[in-house]
Amino acid sequence: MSMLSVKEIENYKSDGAIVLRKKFDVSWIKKLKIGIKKDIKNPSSRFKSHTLQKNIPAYLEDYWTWDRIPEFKDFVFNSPVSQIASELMSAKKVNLLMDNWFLREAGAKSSTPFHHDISYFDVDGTICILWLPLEPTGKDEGVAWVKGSHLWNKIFLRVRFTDGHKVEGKKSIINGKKYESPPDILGNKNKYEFLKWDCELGDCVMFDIRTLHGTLSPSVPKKTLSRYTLRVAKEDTRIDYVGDWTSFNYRKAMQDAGYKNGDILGGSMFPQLWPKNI
Ligand SMILES: O=C(O)CCC(=O)C(=O)O
Repeated sequence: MSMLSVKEIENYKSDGAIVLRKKFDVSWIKKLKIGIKKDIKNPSSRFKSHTLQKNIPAYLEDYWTWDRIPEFKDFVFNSPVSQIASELMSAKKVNLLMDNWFLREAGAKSSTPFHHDISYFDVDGTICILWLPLEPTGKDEGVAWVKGSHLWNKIFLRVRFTDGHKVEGKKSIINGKKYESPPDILGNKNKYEFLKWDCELGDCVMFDIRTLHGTLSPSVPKKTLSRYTLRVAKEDTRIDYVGDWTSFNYRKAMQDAGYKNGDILGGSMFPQLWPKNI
C-alpha cells in the first residue's frame, strides 16, 4: 500500500522539499533519542562540535554511525523511511548512503550554512534525504529549504558547518561536473522563495540531495533540538570520486573497501533498504 499521495510526490519533484505529517510513530523518535544519547557517551571518530568556542552551548554532529548504534540500525532498516523514499524517487531499489544526527543545544548560536548535500559525497545519482526532528520544532528553529533549487542544474562547493562556514575546494570541473562558489543566500533573502515548516513529533521533511538548505532565521533555540537525517539513493546512483574536500575520512574508507569510480552503490557500506527482506 502506498504511503504517499500523488500530490505529495509531485510537490517533492517540483519544490525539492516537502513536509510529511505523522509518518513516524513516536516510538521511533524515542528510539533515535536513545541512540543519540548512546552516541554522545561513546562517539565515533567523526563526532564533532561545530562551535569553536569551548564551554558555550554547542552545535553537535555525528555521522555514519548506523552500524555502531542498534537503535539507528533498527530505524534505518525497519522504519518506513525506505518505502517513503522509494515512492518519492520512483525507485525500484533504495540503498543507504549515510546516516547523521545534529543537535543544537539550547542557546547555541552556531548555525547551518546554506549548502546542498551532493557536494559532500563521492557519489552521483538520484538521492533523497530525511530530516526528522526529535522534538517539536518551530519553522524558525530548524532548517529552511530554497524552493526549486534542486532544478538549477548547478553544483556548489562544500561549506564547512564549523563556525565561520569556510568554503572548501576550488571552483573546478571534475568528472564533467562544474563546481561553483555557493550563492550568498542570507545576503539576498528577497531573491529566493523559502520552504519551512513547524514540525510536531512524527512529522518529517524529505528533500532532494541537490536542494539548498540552511539556517534562515538568526533565532537561537530556547530548548535543545535534535534531528536524525538519512541519505538514501535510487538504483541509478554510482560511485563518483570528485575530490579530497568531499567528506573527510569517508572517501578513504570507501577506497579501502574497494569501491571504484562507476560502481553501483551497494555492498556492506551502502546496504539495500528497499525492497525489504531480501
Ligand atoms: O538539521 C540540521 O541542523 C542540519 C541538517 C542538514 O543540513 C543536513 O542534513 O544536510
